[in-house]
Amino acid sequence: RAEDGLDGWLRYARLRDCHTGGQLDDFATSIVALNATEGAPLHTAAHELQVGIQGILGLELDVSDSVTDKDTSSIIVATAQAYEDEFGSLPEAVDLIEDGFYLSNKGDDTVIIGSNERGALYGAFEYLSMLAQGNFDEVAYSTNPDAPIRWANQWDNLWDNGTHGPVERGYGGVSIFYDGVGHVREDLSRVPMLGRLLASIRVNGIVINNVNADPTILSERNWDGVEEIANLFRPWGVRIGMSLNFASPQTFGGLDSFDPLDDQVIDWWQGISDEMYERVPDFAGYLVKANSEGQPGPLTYNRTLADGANMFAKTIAPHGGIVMFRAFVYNHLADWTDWHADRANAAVEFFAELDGQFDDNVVVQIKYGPIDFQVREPVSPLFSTLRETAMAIELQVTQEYLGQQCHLVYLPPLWQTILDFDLRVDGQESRTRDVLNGNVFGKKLGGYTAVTNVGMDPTWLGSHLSMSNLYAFGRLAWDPTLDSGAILDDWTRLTFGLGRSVRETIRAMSLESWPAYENYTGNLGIQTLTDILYTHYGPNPASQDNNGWGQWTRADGDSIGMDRTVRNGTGNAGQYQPEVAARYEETETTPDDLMLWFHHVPYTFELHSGKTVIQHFYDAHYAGAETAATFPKRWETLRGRVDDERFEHELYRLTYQAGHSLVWRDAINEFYRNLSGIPDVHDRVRHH
Ligand code: GCW
Repeated sequence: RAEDGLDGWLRYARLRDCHTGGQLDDFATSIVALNATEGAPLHTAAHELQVGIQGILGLELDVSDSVTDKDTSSIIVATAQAYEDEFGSLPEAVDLIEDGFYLSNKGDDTVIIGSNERGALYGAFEYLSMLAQGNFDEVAYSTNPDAPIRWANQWDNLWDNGTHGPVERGYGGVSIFYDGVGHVREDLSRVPMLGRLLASIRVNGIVINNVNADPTILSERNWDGVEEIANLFRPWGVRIGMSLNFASPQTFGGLDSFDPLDDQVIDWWQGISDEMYERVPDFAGYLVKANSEGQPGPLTYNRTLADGANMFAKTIAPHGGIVMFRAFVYNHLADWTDWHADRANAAVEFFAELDGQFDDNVVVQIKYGPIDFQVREPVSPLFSTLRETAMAIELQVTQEYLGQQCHLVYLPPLWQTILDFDLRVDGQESRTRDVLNGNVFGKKLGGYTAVTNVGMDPTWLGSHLSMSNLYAFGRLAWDPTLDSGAILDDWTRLTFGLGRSVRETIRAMSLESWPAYENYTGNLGIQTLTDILYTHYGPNPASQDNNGWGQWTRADGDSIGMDRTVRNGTGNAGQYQPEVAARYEETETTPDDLMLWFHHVPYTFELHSGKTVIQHFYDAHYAGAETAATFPKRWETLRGRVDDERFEHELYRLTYQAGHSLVWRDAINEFYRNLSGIPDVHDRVRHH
């Protein structure tokens, strides 16, 4: 059923008696949402509890907004303030920070207290997640977010001009927001459904349009639509943000300039911000891609990127908004004949000198690696460079370079190589996640963003299994120390039920999927060897080099890899803190999985594993494709344990993946076999 996809992990399937055993006899008989007002997250929480408990347990609970009969057992959901006003102080609430909640569940007495209404809603979802997983344990705990910014980014285009489709790098159908001919859709019925999914994973903001921003989002007609989108997300505690096009005052507003220091330009933007807050009082903020890949920006006027960011920031500071300013600024027309040129250096080169110049409500939004969402990258060195600037990480749920939802690739293990990485700031332990939560540099405004790119597809992302990445993004943004396997177990129980074989099969396949994908698409840190000129899909190792995009491999007949050393190469290794820089400077201390990211070596270079680079390529591509070949077979074992529609849908995709991994394997192996002239010791790779 299509609803199965739209509900994602919020299906509230009825538990079997063997899972509820005896628990229903003394279950609460009512839900009390203290002082809930229609349309507010607390009201949503009560309704969600009612619907969820009806689905999961088959019990009909009444909802009220005050305690009428103190003798009946209830689930109380409230803000800390409202709870205290009614029942007196609640010591557990003392430690709650914004969006945090306290959940206690003892016998027929359940209390869900949010620091704010959003927190209460999160607590309700947590409780429902427990019930849906057949977990009736008595619990009493508080939980707080690791960071305040937990945002989805949608790259939705207003116009589908055929170049990038309705959602740029989106593989889940057309936009849920725009009609493709310039307007906010009439039918926005998907918006609250998405709000519900996002709230359940504690995502509290969403940017509703592409970073390659079209100024016509500010057209007279679209203002009403934007306001409507915000109204539909509000009951879920999700605030909207908007991407802006830097040149709008000129191209859309009719001014003769878009200079960020020009008074007329500033006034123009102030007018936009004022109107925004009049219509959307809880507007979260702007997202800006400037002077990147042909987008306009302040550099046109010889102003700094900080001048540009601060201009927006000042217009929304009085309203409490923030500016997410992207660090994805680089020259996409770089000179590939220059051995010292390096796109990976760009973010630090542009931003390091601006540290300290950004207003307090500017957050620099940084892609996890120095290049662009590749299958393996080192952490962006910018995270250990900006000491005076708020920062957020940008992840990608949409699998742009990672199989575009046609390949199963469970991403949290990749994300955790970045989040757990110890940047050694001042020689001290300093994990990327501790930069993001403010522990390292003391900047408390920061956090997590992910390019989600859901669409109108009944699965949202194009594949049921890829929804585990969206689910895990929210969970990790709340607590980046969670185990990626445990997150997946929760997701699988919620999505496919409590059967053990379903859970174990999906877990094993998912956890093997990113290493397999890395094996058959691009290993040793060479990046995903996909076509980078047009589709970002399928193998095309030759497309990486000899163009200005800077995703170079420098492969020739004898050797391969980017020399990013300080000694002889682009100097990129030197952008890290000294201990890390020293490690990446030498092949002896560079891990194999980043060897070709940092070093240009002969194909015969011996890795720490004892293999040569070329033989590693051959073997890894065979191993990766072999793993992918097991996926459809393992999924087959779940026939009858997963409903037919979702079973067939995934079987089709996994079968395709198994086949496509062979295409990858042979395309890459034969390419380097021909280029290097070195045969595979196991004699599997053809020579043309
Ligand atoms: O990865 C590249 C994508 C572009 C994208 C850009 C960015 C929205 O290929 O489609 O543009 O990154 O992140 O700005």
